[in-house]
Amino acid sequence: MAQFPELVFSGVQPTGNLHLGNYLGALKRFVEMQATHSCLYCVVDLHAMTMPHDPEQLRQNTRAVTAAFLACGIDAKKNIVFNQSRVSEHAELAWALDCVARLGWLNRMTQFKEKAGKDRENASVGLYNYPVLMAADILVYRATHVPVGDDQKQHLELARDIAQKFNNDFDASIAAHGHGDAFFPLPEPLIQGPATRVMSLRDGTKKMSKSDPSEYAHIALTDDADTIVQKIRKAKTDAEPLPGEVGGLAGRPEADNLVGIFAALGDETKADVLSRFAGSQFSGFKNALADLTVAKLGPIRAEIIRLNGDDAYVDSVLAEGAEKARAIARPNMDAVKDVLGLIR
Ligand code: AQP
Repeated sequence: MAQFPELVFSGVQPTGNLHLGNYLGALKRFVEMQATHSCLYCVVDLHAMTMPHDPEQLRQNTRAVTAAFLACGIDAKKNIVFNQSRVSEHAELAWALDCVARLGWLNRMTQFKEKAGKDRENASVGLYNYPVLMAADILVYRATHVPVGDDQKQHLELARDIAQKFNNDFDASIAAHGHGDAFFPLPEPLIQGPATRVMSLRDGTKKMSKSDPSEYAHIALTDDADTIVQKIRKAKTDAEPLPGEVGGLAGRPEADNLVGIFAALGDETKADVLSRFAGSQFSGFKNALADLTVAKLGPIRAEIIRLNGDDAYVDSVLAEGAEKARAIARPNMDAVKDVLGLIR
């Protein structure tokens, strides 16, 4: 298979306040990746339309997610930060990939089943089609690496299947147009570290999520120190002290989650954390976790608040990023058209 230059792409939906799960599973990883890679970080506003939405809220959320990107340390000069709808090649490629993806593949997507719930007939076609647009987001740049939380693993596998089928279906045309033996790379998910699936603070078996109705289920990046301390104090735990080894967390989802959060925030492993807290009661551990969380999120919160007051700057970052993104996406989309036999 052809070698593709390494390029990172990832996106976040502007559907509400970002939380600790988004930070540890995605944003913190985005910041780490920029040290070694060229990266595109996208506020995926078209994805946010797959559920009922308020237009003014979407505009504000798009700016808020961009502010969070920047506040976490993403360098918009070195990387490309933009909102998806500005680069129409995402939607254009999504149609082409719709004609490649198979219905049976989409029918297996668990996120659609969860989000559509019991009233599936009433879900938007966009929600069903979400993973194909996500494949287009990545493939329109021929990105090779995608840092995401564990919940996106199945969508990444689908993106690889779509890329592979496109490469197979059009191999003769791909070669005839001088694109070697593969047009798209098979994008690799990067799902690493001790907090790839941060769980709700109220229920260790449920993913921490923006849409959880309980305020105490998640820590928002904009929560102040008192709120963070309160939420961690109230986090559900069990009655046993902390174990000395990672194996001792088995069957203890809440304990496992809090230890994972501690490890990810402090850039260490769960084993490192347990070596210090073996035998501790949760009260002491929670105090240390609250201190660490406040220390890490406090400066991010302050910068988000500052940027939320400067829409003009945030909008200029998005506009500049979109131009840089389009400069990569357009020639790739033109080449897709050539391969598909579309006259341009
Ligand atoms: N709990 C989580 N733990 C680790 N990573 C997570 N991500 C989301 N939740 C967790 C990762 O954050 C990135 C952006 O997520 P998104 O906003 O695009 O999608 P989402 O999964 O829909 O976010 P939510 O919070 O769960 O929203 P709702 O409530 O609307 O469903 C992705 O890389 C994701 O893996």
